[in-house]
Amino acid sequence: MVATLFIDGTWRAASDGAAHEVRSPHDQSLVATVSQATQADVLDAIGAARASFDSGIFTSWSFKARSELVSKIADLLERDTDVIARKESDDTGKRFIEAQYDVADVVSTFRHFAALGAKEHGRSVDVGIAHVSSRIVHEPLGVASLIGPWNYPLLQIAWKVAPALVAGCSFIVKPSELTPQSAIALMKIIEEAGTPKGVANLILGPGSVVGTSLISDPRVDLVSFTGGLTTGQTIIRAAAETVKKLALELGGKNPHIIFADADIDAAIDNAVTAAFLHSGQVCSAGTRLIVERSIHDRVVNEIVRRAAKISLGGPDDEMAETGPLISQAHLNNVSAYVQRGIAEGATLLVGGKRSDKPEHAKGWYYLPTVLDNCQGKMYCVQEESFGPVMTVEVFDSEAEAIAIGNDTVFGLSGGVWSGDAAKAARVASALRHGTIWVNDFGPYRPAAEWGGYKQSGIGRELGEHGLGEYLEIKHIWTNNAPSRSGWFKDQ
Ligand code: TXE
Repeated sequence: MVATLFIDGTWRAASDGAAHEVRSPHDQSLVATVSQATQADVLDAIGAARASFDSGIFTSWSFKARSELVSKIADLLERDTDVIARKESDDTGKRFIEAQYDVADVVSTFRHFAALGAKEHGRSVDVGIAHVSSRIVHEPLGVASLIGPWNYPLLQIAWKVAPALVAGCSFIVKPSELTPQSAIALMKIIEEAGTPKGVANLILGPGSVVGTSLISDPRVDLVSFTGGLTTGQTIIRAAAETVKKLALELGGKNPHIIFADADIDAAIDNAVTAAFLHSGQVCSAGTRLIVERSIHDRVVNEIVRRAAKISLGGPDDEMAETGPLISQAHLNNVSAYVQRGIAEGATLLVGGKRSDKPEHAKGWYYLPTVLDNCQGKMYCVQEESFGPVMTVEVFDSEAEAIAIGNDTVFGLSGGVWSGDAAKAARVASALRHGTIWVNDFGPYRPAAEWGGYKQSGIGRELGEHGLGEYLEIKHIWTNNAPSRSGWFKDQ
C-alpha cells in the first residue's frame, strides 16, 4: 500500500487505503500512484499541526535556529535537484530543463527566507515616557493550510513553506491532486533536515474532498492559497466563520502594452515568451497584448509567424520549446474559450486547435493561438484562459493604453514597452497591477514582493511581506516605574 501522507512525523497510507494514479499530460502514461487522504486523515493532520504549535516545540526556537533549518533544506533541495525535477516534469509534462530551473528557483526561495529570518526582528518604539519601554515583537501566526496549484507545483508551495518555517508556524501542505510528487519529495527533505514532529504535514487529494476542513476548521489560523478565482472565493467564504487570516494568489489577465517608440524587435520577442512560455499556464502570463495602432500589423504579423513555429513536446524532447496543457479537462476549457472568442468577433490568426502531430496524439497539446480584433468587453479579453492564447487590442493614445490595461477585475502583473522613459514610468505608475515590467516581461526575484491588486488576490508572497503573512505582531508596553493611573476619583 502506498504511504505518501505525512502526518505527525509519520509516513502513512490513507486511512481507507485509497490511492490515486497520476498520469503524464504528455502521453497519459502512469507516472505515480499516491495516497488519497480521507476526511479523517485531514483532521489528523490539522490536529497534529495544532498540537505541535501549541506545545511550543518549534515556536520556542529562535528565528536564527529556524533560519538555519531553512538553509539546510535549501542545501538538500539543491542536492536532489535532478530527482525532484524529474518528478515535476513527469507530473506537469513540462520539459525537464524547465523543471530544473524551477527547482533552482525553489532553492533561491528557501535561501531568501533563511537570510530574512536571520535578520533582527521587532523594534523599540519611543513612547515619550522615560520609564516605559515599548517593544514590537513578531511571533508565529499559528497553524497554516498551504494549498498549491499545478502549474509550478513545488515553487508555489515553496513560497509558502519557507516563510512558514522561518516564522515558526505549523502547517498542512496540500498540493494539487494533479501534481503531488514534488511536494512529497519536499516533505521528505523537511523531515531529513530535522524539523520537529507535527510541524510539517502533507495531505493529498482533490480540493473538493480534502479541502473543506483545511479552509474551515477552527484549529487553522491562516489559509495561504494559489489557484483559481472561484476556489479563492470559496476559501474567503469558508474562512469568514472563524475569521482566518488569508493570503490568496488568484491569477490574472495581464496587459502587455507596446508603444510605437519601443525597441520593437525586443518587444515582439518578449511578447511571444510572455504569452506562450509553459503554454500560457502562468498566472502572470502576458496574454493581453495592447499595441499602438501604427505598429499593429508589424508586431502582430511577426508574433503570428513566431507562434506558428513554436515547437511542442514532452519532458525529454530536446527540440521542444514548450509542453502540453495539464489535463484533458483544461484542454477542453482552453478550446471552448477560443471558440467563444471567435464567436464574439475575434479573428483567429494562428493556432486555435489541438496539435495534430502523431507524437502528440496521447497528450494535451494545444497550439499557440493569437486572437486579433479583440474588444475590451469580450470574454476572451476579460477572463484568463491559462492556456497559450494571446488576445490583441489596439490603442491610439497613452491615456487609452492605460485605460485598457486597467479595464480588468484582475491586477497581478503587466508590461509596458517604450523608448520614452518618462512615458513608460507614467504608465507603470498608472497601471493597477502588483508587478509591472518596463521594457521586459516576466522576471522576478524572491527578494521582491509578489501578489495581486483587485481580484488577483490578498496579501503578498516573497520579499519581506511574504514572511510577514506568517507572523503576528505584538506590542509589549512595560512600565518600569509603576504608579496609579489617577483617571477615576478614588473616593
Ligand atoms: O484551480 P483550483 P484549477 C487558474 C487558472 C485555471 C483555473 C482553475 O485560470 O484555469 O485557476 O484551475 C485546491 N478547498 N489557476 O481548477 O481548483 C486544488 O485541489 C480547498 C491560476 O486547477 O483553484 C488545488 O490544490 N482547496 C493559478 C488548488 O486548490 C481546493 C494556478 C488549485 O486548484 C478547493 C492554477 C476547495 N474547495 C490555476 N478546490 C495561479 N494563480 O497560478 C480546489 N482546491
